[in-house]
Amino acid sequence: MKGRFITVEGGEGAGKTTCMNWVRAWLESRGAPVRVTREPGGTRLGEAIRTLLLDTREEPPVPMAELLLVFAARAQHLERVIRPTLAQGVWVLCDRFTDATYAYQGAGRGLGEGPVALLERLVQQGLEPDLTLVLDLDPAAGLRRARNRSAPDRFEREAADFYRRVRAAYLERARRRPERYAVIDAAAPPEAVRAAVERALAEHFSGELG
Ligand code: Z5A
Repeated sequence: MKGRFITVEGGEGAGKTTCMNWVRAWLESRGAPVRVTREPGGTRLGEAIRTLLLDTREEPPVPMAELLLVFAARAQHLERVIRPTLAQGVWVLCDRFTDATYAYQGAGRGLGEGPVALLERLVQQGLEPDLTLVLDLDPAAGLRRARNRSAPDRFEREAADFYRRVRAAYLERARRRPERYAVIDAAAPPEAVRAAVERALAEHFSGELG
């Protein structure tokens, strides 16, 4: 049996890292083998591309170069990690995936959906997550949380309007395909967020995991 593919998305500081740990614990407590990974990243090449993308010192990539770099990392990740892992019956839990590209490059950078959709078809050949958890939070609150934790990377230096577009893009994608997404109120206290995440997992997978 093939593994299932779950992704976690959201703006800066929405709590993805924390959420990934809850999802992993929920799956493992039900006997599902899980591989945790992230984008951009997940392979040596992908991690090198991630460094290029987040670096604040080098010449910043223009939006189209940024889009192509994200998909170069994704092509490597899919072929080397995601597809083989799913084929072994192991679940893949990924911190961000193509929804982030629609949100950040498509909406945030203003490239639009067209170029993202084109590369998605080319690179993914129909593969998409079984469930995407969207942690929804007011961008100002998320940036405050992220800044309390570490120095801002290249994305975290963007203006408020950029993050409003990112948030709107996530919500619009979830609105169009409610069966593939669960929007979680990430402003709630951690225990309430966890309960909402676990409800979404149970709705999607308790039939196969018990
Ligand atoms: N990117 C892109 O442009 N295109 C793409 O296709 C992809 C990515 C795949 C790196 O992603 C960048 O790549 C990203 C978009 C771009 N932009 N940036 N920057 P990333 O996922 O590695 O980076 P991130 O978004 O900056 O993640 P983050 O800052 O690590 O945020 P987080 O994981 O969502 O947050 P957290 O570390 O779990 O929580 C933040 C803090 O809030 C922490 O101190 C927690 O203890 C606290 N927290 C968590 N939950 C709560 C609640 N419920 N209440 C109060 N406090 C909380």
